[in-house]
Amino acid sequence: MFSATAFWECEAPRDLLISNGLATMGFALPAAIGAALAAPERKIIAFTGDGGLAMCLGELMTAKQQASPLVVVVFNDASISLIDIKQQARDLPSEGVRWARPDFARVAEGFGLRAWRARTEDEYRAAIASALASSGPSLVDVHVDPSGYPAQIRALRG
Ligand SMILES: Cc1ncc(C[n+]2csc(CCOP(=O)(O)OP(=O)(O)O)c2C)c(N)n1
Repeated sequence: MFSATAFWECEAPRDLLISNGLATMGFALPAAIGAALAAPERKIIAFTGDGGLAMCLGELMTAKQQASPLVVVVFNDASISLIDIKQQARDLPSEGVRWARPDFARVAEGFGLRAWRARTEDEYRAAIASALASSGPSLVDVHVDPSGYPAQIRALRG
């Protein structure tokens, strides 16, 4: 959330929806479906962590039923990184924050969405372009290495 929203360039009000303050997980996909209902002529992108998406996976079915013109981009780092980073900062053992990387592209296909996997920046660019060019909801499963997050958070939050 921090990385995606800090660098997103807005041109008009409501170009960016974010759960500010509480920053609740599971917000991006339902918010994107709502945004698509409110402005069906716009293409919507939902940026989400894998933990956040896992909390509201069933909404992929809603997006399919609504034929929402949205792209779900899941930054799949196989962990709830923010908590992982806090554990590491306090020298605590890693506990309950990492898992085997889910195949969200396959999950999305199971719900009837089109889906792509991206493991490099070039694959990511190509997948986003294909997803934006397709109609209805789609998903890009981006495999992310979370090792750069602590430095990124220090830079953004001080
Ligand atoms: C509903 C909810 N539960 C718990 C939290 C506390 N929390 C903040 S970030 C985070 C981890 C998010 O994991 P993920 O969505 O995979 O994103 P990542 O940090 O890995 O980029 C948690 C548990 C929250 N913000 N919202």
